[in-house]
Amino acid sequence: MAFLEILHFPDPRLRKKATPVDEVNDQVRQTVKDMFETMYDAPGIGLAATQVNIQQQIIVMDVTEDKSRPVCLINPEIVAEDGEEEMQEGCLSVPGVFENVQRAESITVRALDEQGVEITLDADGLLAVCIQHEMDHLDGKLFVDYLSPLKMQRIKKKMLKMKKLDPLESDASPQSANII
Ligand code: K2U
Ligand code: ZN
Repeated sequence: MAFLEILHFPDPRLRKKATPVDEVNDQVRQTVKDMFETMYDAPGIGLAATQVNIQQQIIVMDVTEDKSRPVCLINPEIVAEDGEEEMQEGCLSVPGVFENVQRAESITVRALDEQGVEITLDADGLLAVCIQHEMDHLDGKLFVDYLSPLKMQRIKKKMLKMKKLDPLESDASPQSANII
């Protein structure tokens, strides 16, 4: 069992772009396992490797009520999308903030699974939203980036205040990034 530390906005490490996974090996599979454990424990319905300071193109999700459908996408690529849908989103890296974001209503994603086998997934509804949200993380993009500058500033101020009130919550190691 390994729970990974989830980075919080505006930590600059959340802005790093993830690189493609060259080989789906046992180390990658261990990362996937740790990410699922961290996601279920949070609890959340999705998690991108960027959020746990791993710059690899790996996302995990499970949008079911009973945790019965874990989905892992490695090197995901959206190959088709259709329609528009607005849905309220949250983010484990921006705790306590929920805002509406517009995204494609349905998508087709090509990726590798945990065995390194290429898969193609058609998704709509909450799963489509979650995949787009997690793939944004791999590009260093957060759902708050879709909001107005004023809202984004207010959220940044709120996150910084929360960090000051609970410094032990964060990694105090010297290499941890300073919040800007
Ligand atoms: O990236 C994350 O932080 C995971 C999100 C995934 C998500 C974002 C927007 C819409 C759906 C899923 C977290 O799971 S946020 C917490 C949450 C939990 C249940 C439903 C919605 C959001
Ligand atoms: Zn998120």
